[in-house]
Amino acid sequence: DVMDRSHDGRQPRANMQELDAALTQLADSLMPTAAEHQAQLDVFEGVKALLQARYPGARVHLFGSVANGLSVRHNNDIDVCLELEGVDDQAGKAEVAVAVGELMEAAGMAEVLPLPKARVPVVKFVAPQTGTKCDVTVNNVLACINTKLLADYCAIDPRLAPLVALVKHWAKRRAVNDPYRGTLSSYCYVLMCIHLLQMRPTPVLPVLQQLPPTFRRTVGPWTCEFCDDVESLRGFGAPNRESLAQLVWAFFEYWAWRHNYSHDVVCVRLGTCLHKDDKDWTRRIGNERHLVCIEDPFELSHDLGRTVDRQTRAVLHKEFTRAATLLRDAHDPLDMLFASY
Ligand code: 3AT
Ligand code: MG
Repeated sequence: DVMDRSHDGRQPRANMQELDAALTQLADSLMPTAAEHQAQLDVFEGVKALLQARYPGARVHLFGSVANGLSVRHNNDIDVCLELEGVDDQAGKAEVAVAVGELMEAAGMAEVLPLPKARVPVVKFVAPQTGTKCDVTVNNVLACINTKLLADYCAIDPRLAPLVALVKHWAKRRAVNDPYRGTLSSYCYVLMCIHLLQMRPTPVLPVLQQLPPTFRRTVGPWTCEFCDDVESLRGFGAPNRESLAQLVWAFFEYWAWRHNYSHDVVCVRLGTCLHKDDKDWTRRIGNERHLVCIEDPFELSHDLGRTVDRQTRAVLHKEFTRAATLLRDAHDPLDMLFASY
């Protein structure tokens, strides 16, 4: 109703308790069931067995959302890392990606597609029994470590996983979750959610890379250090009483109206925003435009927003603003919020 004077324009108009109940239910329905999760683990075990038969003694790791508890249903994909001694350069990894492609082809996998020239050489295929999509990469150690970082953040506060599920679902529905087309990857959206929770006036998440490190690895030039003692940090976010609905609102409000796209770099490592000058991410270099800047927590030269161009930044901003405006003004915003683009 237009006469709703209680609406101050800075808070959602919907009944927050009802909105929270609906969002919580939606987030629950997006989480895979135990059986679906097990089916993905079974596919992983099958792929692992094939790889270890071909590369005796090699270690094989599951990473990405199935490993860190941030997978959403209908997104049926698993990320697998083959760890091989002595394969460190791009050419070596590319060669293995091709060889693994042949191996998977011979094993009856469908839609085998090696991408040896990708930034991270990969072979993609589909396990035919379940339709599970698999990506196998070689010595993708940083991805395994960032998977652990995300899993540790998840274990600290139970609001992160449902927030991520809703944001991923929204991004899929609104067609803004495709780095190959200039929008953002799932991994990038997870970092944006963690950052939001670190930055709440009363924080929901700590900054694990700023605490005394209990986990240390060096990967090429990068030092990966953080506190992984999640037991001692459980309950960290308890003084913050914000509901899932309030955090979803805060997420879209931030990306619609508060983030300074011309200056800010989202930095989960420090739990703050840096200035683009600090990173020398102020101008286009080759294909890296730095229009939306999200620093990888470990590979510090890597801007996860580098795929965004002027046109897709406008699309992203329009979608964030649409979501925030719906949440602010609609009495019952959910159907519209998650409507297919
Ligand atoms: P989905 O549930 O599959 O959408 P995900 O978290 O598994 O989400 P991806 O499949 O896109 O995300 O990526 C798998 C993992 O690979 C996530 C992260 O550990 C790593 N990763 C992805 N993109 C990057 C990147 N640009 N830089 C570093 N690590 C990345
Ligand atoms: Mg994945």
